[in-house]
Amino acid sequence: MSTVGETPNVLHPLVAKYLRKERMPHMACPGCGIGQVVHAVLLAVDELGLTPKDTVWVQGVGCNSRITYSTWVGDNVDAHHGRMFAVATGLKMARPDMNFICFTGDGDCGAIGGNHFIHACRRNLDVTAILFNNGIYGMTGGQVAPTSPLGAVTTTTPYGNIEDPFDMCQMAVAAGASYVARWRSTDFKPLANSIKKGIQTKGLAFIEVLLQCPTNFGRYVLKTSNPQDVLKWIKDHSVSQKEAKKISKEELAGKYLIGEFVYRPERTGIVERYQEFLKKYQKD
Ligand SMILES: Cc1ncc(C[n+]2csc(CCOP(=O)(O)OP(=O)(O)O)c2C)c(N)n1
Ligand code: SF4
Repeated sequence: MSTVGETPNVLHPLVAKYLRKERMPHMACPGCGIGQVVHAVLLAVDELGLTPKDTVWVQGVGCNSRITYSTWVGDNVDAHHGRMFAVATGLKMARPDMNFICFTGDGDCGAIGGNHFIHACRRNLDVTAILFNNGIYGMTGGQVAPTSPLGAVTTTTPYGNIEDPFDMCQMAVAAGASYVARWRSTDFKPLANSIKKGIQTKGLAFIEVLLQCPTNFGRYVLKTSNPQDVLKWIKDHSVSQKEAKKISKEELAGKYLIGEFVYRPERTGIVERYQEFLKKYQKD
């Protein structure tokens, strides 16, 4: 038995293998979906046989990054708010032989980092980016995010959000990423398989996960702190692309599409082209 703040005596085998023990237990609120997503990442890493020597974690600022920060047993690089792609670009260009798994939030990536996000997709940067979309700013206490639903009551929109939410997957497809997919935190196996596919894809893999934030999204938007209620909301507001074909436009309004949106592994990107450029022009 361990008490709050102490490392549990028995760690999950994937945690024991890949995460720093001194960072456990992690800091997510009870019922938060971040742990489910990190679990899927660890399974993907394990099944691909990646090691701390060939893989680096990079993150921005937010609840997700607070949890992934310094937890990977290998190198872990933290970027300023919204600057994860800029930092990952420098790292990947310098070390094209390494895998970079990047963690970001919907506020981090869609608001302050929006421009970096668009250009990372355009350049088709060869990294795997996991977007934790909880529909709100979690770490700073429940302000409206670019992904908050229309009408959402948050700490900064007490009368309801009057903006349409940002579909970041559609943006990634339009801007040129090689692989784009969206899952829910409860889609564990498809999510882990998608992360594996993303890591193996040359070019940018952008994988969004809809996850439950009972503390802020639950509390302000749904008026509940029960994680199950938030999961039910996500389930009721999402639909697979196959199911979406069978329902009307009206029924689809305000719903998240789930699944893979694009897979174009043949697309080249900046990392490959830069290596060719170096071969051609770099003097010995
Ligand atoms: C330049 C800058 N602006 C604002 C902040 C404050 N800030 C830190 S985390 C955060 C919200 C992050 O929200 P999101 O990316 O959705 O992540 P979540 O916490 O919900 O996982 C904000 C606004 C900051 N750290 N730096
Ligand atoms: S505030 Fe929300 S996203 Fe952040 S750790 Fe708590 S439940 Fe998770």
